Amino acid sequence: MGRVWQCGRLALGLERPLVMGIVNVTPDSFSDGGEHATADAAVEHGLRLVSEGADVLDVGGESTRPGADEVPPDVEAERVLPVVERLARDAGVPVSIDTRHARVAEAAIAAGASIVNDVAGFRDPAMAGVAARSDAGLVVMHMLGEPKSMQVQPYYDDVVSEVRAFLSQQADTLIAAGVARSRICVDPGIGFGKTLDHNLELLRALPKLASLGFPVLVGASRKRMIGDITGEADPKRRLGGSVGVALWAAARGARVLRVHDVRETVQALAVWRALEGEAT
Ligand code: PMM
Repeated sequence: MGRVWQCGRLALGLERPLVMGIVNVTPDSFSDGGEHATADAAVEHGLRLVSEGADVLDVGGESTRPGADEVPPDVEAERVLPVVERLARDAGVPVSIDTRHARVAEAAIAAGASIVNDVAGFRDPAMAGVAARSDAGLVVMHMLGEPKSMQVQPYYDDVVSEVRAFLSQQADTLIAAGVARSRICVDPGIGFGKTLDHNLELLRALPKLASLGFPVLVGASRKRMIGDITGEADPKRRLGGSVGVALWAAARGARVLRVHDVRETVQALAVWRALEGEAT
C-alpha cells in the first residue's frame, strides 16, 4: 500500500490528490456567507458535494476571513455539531471539523468527526491535548497572528522558511505528545496573514513543504489572491482561477485540495491525471 493519511479508523490513500469539500455553517464567510447557515441547508450541501466527488467534508462554524471577530465556542458548537453528526452518519466520507477551539474539536470528534482542521496550527495547548487524546487526522495550518489582524501589513524575512519551520515545529510538538506521524497533514494557509506575493511564493515552494514528509493541503478556492491576480471582485466568479490553482498545486505535490467547487475540481483533476497517464 502507498502512503496514507490516518484519520481515525480510516486510512485515506494519497496516490491521487484528495478533494476536501467546504461546508461553512456561518452567516459571514467571504465566499458563501449565509448560504448554508441552517443545519438542514448545510447537511444538504455536504451531501451534494459528496455526490459530486468530494473525498472529505470540512465543516466550519467560525468565519476566519480577514478582520472577522472571534465566535464564542458555544455559538460555534451549536452551529456545527448537528451538521457534523448527520454528515458523519450519512455522507459516507470522513468529516473534518474546522475549528480553533478545543471544546468544539472534542465535541465534534464525539459527534463523529475524524479530522481536526485547526487554522491556528495547534498553537493552543488545549487543542494539542485534544489531538493527542484522539485518533483523528490533523490539519496543521500556518496563520500569522489572528484573523482580526492577520492582513494588517503581514511581514516575513523569508516566508517559505518561516512557514516551513512553523509547520515542522508544530508537527514535532504533536508527535512528542503522542500523535502518530501518519495522522498529520500540513497547510501553508493561503491568505492567512499573507500578501499576494507571499501566497505565490508559498505555492511555488510546495515541493519544499512536501519535503517535510507530511501530506500538504492547499486551500485557495475563491480566495482574494485570485481576485488580486484577475481583478474579479466577486468570490463566486473565481471558479476558473480556483481550478487553475488546484491543478497547479496538485502537480507540485499537494495531496489534499480544500475547495468550494467540488464538481469542477474533480473533473479537472480527472482530465489532468489522464493526460499524465495515471489511472483515473
Ligand atoms: N481557509 C479557510 C478556512 N479554513 N482551513 C485550512 N486547512 N486551509 C485553508 O486554506 C482554510 C481553512 C477560509 O476559507 P473559506 O472561507 O473559503 O472556507
